[in-house]
Amino acid sequence: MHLEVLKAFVGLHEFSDLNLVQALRQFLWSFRLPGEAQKIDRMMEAFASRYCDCNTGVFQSADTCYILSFAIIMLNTSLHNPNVKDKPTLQRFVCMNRGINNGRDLPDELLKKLYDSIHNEPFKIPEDDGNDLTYTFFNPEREGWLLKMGGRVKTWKRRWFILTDSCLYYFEYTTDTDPIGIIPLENLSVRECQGDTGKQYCLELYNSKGQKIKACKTENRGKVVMGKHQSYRFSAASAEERDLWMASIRASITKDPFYDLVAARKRKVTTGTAGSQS
Ligand code: 4IP
Repeated sequence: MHLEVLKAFVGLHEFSDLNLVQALRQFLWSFRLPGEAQKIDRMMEAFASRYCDCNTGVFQSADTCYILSFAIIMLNTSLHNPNVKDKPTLQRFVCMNRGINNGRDLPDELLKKLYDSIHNEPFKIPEDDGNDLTYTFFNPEREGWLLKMGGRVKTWKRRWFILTDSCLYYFEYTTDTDPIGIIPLENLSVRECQGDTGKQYCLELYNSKGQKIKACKTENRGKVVMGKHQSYRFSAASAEERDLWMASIRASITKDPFYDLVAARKRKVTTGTAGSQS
């Protein structure tokens, strides 16, 4: 049913005679894109297919349109995010998109027009401004109480955990709107472990390269600092809860999800072989 709703929603957009940047501006402004890669993939796939239906003959396949859409979104970030110092030129944008039209190149004029459009005017995507996390925690993959061990001082604290969009958030109380800490799960692994101080049903988040885990937390006076954990240890209330948490965390852990999604499609259109989409 969700896929049907998505299709019906995308079908309400009229993209005829719009270039791809104009269509993306319209589409991405009409809803709030979720953070989860798999959902973004589905939405962008529906968008690409609708765009191609409205503009037959522009692209050889909907996959071409999908890849170029991602390239445009990345170009938008690279050109307009002040943290990105190395700004891509038109030439680099053209090179990046070689062979994506089912093994052929897209016309340079088309790519130039899209590049200029983004260069001259960034596109806006509705986002929360970082102060309102309501949407983030609206529909979590899992939530519940866990005991968490401190990073430097090894004390156990009972915290309310929310797992959503490949991040683990923890709070002091269920009603808190701002988390004490945020742990992005990318590149982390999870395993069962022994609780050092007799705690049962323990699980551990760790980095297989043995590096310190990238995370942030709010200190007493409201200052946001980097986490200091080499690994995070949690204790659940039962073996069943521990296993459920481990399964949900595993499902959430993805490595460079966009890279994999786009790379698989790129392989498909440049070589004609269908790659894995997972
Ligand atoms: C604290 O111990 C708490 O366990 C903190 O947990 C923890 O921060 C601290 O780790 C640890 O020193 P005390 O309160 O006994 O001093 P919480 O923030 O949930 O209150 P983390 O990083 O686990 O949130 P360090 O590494 O900041 O010392």
